[in-house]
Amino acid sequence: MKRVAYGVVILALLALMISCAPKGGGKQQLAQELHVYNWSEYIDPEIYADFEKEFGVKVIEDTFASNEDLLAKLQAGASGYDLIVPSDYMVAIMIELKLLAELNYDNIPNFQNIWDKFRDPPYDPGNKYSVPYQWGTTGIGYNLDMFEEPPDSWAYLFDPAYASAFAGKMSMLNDSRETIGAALKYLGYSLNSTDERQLEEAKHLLIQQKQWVKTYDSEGFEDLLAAGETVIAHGWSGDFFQAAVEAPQIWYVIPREGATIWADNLCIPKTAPSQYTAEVFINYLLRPEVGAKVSNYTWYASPNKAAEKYINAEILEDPAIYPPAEVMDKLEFIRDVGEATPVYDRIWTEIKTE
Ligand code: N2P
Repeated sequence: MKRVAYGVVILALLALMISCAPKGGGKQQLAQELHVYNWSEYIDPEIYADFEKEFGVKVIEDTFASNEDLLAKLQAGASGYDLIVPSDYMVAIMIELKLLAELNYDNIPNFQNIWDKFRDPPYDPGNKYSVPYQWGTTGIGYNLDMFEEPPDSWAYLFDPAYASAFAGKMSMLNDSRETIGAALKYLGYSLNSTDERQLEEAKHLLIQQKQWVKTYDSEGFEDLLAAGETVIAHGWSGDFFQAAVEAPQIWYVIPREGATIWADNLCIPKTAPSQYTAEVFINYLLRPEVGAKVSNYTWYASPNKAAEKYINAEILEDPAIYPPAEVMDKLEFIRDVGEATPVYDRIWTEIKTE
């Protein structure tokens, strides 16, 4: 009898404790650490420090160099990351592979700051798994001192008549979709081509180009340009502009044949140790001032409408960062090519090992 009574009291106490626990989470539910897996040079480090000051959560960042590397890492079982930053097409692939956690928008009210046109993207209808972070283009960075006219065509990288002049002074992204995509664009095809003949043509072009390429690099291409090791480089817009702050001889151009436009996204892997803390951090990044701080550092465009009034005018007014409509029309998003993915992988390996 007595034992039963104790049991009842303990149960009642437990029930009371549960009902008094804060709903929707307070500071006490935050993890001590947040593990972010990001592209390099893609956030102002002060943002991590400020978040730690306000929330007491230490942010630890590792970096990756391509969407394919990020995917391989997750598929190999990396389970310590709370937040990752895949591009559009990779979000679709990761949703399909069930690698992402559904986001709890109760913890991300600042999503309301996202521009309408960046909501509900085709790669993640309803933003169930992703919040847009930054967007930009992939084109050509160059040393102004070496060119009379801007190298505004992929021909500067692929046509022997131009490209041979930059032998040993040119770099290409170490990125299968971007680099094969650039060759496809030069040839006048879609960068999402699944036509084997077109892909073979792109492969031959890239193999021919290899003799002039100093390095395939996605993390230091802008530094090589700044140091004079290269004079022309395939790469991401903002990275060149970041480097240009210290090395004003660097500039960037979107090739007239068209190029990649991309949007990178904040996502939480299904295996994340601290989903709630990751959501609190996403919400923090979506504050207007913080969203602006991201772009003011990365020199990439922001999908955060409310952040705009804090973004530096030189960024907002730069047509290479916020391209005008006629340029936008020529840009193409990389899409999941599904069954053609192994063809891209094979071609890429053949190019790299040639
Ligand atoms: C950051 C480059 C990220 C852009 N350095 C690639 N989507």
